[in-house]
Amino acid sequence: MKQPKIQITDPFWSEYRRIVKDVMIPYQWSVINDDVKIDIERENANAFKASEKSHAVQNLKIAAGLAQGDFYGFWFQDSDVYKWLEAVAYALRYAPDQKLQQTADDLLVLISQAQEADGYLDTFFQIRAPQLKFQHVSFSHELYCMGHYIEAGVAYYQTTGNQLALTIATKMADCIDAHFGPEANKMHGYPGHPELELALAKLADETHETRYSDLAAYMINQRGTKPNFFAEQANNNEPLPADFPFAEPEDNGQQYFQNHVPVRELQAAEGHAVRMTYLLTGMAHVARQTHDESLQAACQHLWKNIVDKQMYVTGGVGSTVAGEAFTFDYDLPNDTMYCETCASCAMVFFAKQMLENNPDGEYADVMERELYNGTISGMSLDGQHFFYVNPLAVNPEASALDPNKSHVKVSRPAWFGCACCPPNLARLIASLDQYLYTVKDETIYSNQFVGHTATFGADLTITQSGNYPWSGNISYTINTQNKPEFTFAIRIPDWSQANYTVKINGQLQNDLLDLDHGYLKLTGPWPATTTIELALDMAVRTTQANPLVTADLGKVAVERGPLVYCLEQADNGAHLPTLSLGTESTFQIQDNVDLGLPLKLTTVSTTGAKLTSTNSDQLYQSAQNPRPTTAQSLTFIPYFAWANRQPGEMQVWLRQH
Ligand code: FUB
Ligand code: ZN
Repeated sequence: MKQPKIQITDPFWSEYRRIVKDVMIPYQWSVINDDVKIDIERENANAFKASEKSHAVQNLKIAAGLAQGDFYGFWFQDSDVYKWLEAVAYALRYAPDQKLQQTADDLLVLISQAQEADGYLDTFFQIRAPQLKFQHVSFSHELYCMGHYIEAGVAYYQTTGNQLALTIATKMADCIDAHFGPEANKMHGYPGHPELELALAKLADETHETRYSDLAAYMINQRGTKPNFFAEQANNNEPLPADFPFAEPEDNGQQYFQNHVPVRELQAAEGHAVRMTYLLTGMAHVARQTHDESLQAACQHLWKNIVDKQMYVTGGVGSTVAGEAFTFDYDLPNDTMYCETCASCAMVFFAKQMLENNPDGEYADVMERELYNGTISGMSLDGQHFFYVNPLAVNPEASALDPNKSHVKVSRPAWFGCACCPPNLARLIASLDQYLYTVKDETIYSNQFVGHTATFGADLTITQSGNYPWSGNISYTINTQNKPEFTFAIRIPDWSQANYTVKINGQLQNDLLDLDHGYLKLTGPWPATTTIELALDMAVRTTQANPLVTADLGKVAVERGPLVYCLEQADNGAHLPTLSLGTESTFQIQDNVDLGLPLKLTTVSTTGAKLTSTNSDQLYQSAQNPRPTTAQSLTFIPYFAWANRQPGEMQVWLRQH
């Protein structure tokens, strides 16, 4: 069965994709060219300061010898440009634009001019310390930046056929291959920030050059072996200059880098969350390419650990700002967490690879949770403001005055000194079509309810329509000319498996309710036209966390369909933690609510309670049971849409009374 060509028609996502094409891409281009006056924030009070300008394109011009000056910005700033280019590659597929394509073509010429003859490209090292190339890869990000270029180059070549885009990528990969690998004359290392592995896997798919997947596999397998590669580099190579923006890590074989043990021995997801999830994405892809079952088993084990023990209800991962990292099982604090936007994007990437290896609705369920919650919460609906950190509970006073919460922003900044997240969102949303299906042998797995038309060669077209995530009524029309034999598998989300209906050509199906790994499987032979109407359970749900999650004890989250909901001060007043929800609450749904945002939202309301204080001057007083409360109406909005109005408190988990 052929991979489909997909045109997204979905009302919800078409608006996001319009924002990416018409707003985010031009905006981000002006930011990385320093053509717009904006406030650039540090991601937290302790972060490296590089917030005057982006300078990312200028760094390339300087490295290319086309401009004079010094490097400015985060030392891995090149990746902002490459992620922008990758977003353009995907956006041009659904919104062709000659002018934008010309801008991207010109950028590629600049990148090729900055690239050295041997394929090396990292503007920070080229400008500041050419003698230190590949000498300190623990924190250098050279391999990370080149990985991001390779992803962009492959995507741009696939869209436009621009040969230069692919040539830069293969030259880069060949350069890395010349320096790293098992041979005695090469470095026996791997990236400090995984990313290259997943990029090499994509390049191998495109070029059919197994050398690239072999190099990715080598780096994955080498990780965590002894002697520790980063320590060897630190001990043997010319030291990093004192004025560098980064220093040698204090401990080179550590959880932060996921390199204290080989990847197959990792018991839990640990360390820096984006590093971990990018690594897992690469591992899963390479496991498929190299038929490595033990690597796939490691991915499966770590997937389970994340999803069952370390993932927020919003899909966010990374429980602490310290090292932007995973911590330990069930440690999910709501107001100090990290939940970096990039980490949620990476969970989507990881889920896709797991689906490709072994289609199971569980992966698509998590993908959906990320897509509708933890990723798009990272952008405002004006397309020009972004969260790096996605909290589940916010108190503006705490963010302002508690140094431990300086990373928890109340409003989305226009840009960051470390700007990894905004272009990551742009490339994810622009490539949404890649996440709708998994095609395996003669089975087509429909993973997401995003309206579209998919063409599987001349014989078969599938259209899907609906008004998801607001409505659970979804229609498919399958048109086929030659009645091909195939199985059509529709994911039934975990939250609807107890209650859904299916009609085929208008007939309610009562004998089709058995699911296979979360999918409803329909087999042929297929007539010329088949319509399938699916009705999912869109009742409001209250969700409890495992009791080992102490942060959520006695609390519930409100969900409806794929959306997690939250309370905002704008609708519910201040002191949100004093509010609670009864166990027997009934909910009212309001559709098409206009909160002054580009999207109309479905809100949820009910009557809850608010704690009152008998003597508000006293900090402590004799306990009263039950505590006095007053009735209060509660209004919940989708989590992704929070912080689009005036700054205020926000809360996902709510006490239950
Ligand atoms: O190190 C590169 C990127 O910057 C990471 O992926 C993010 O977590 C941020 O630290
Ligand atoms: Zn990020």
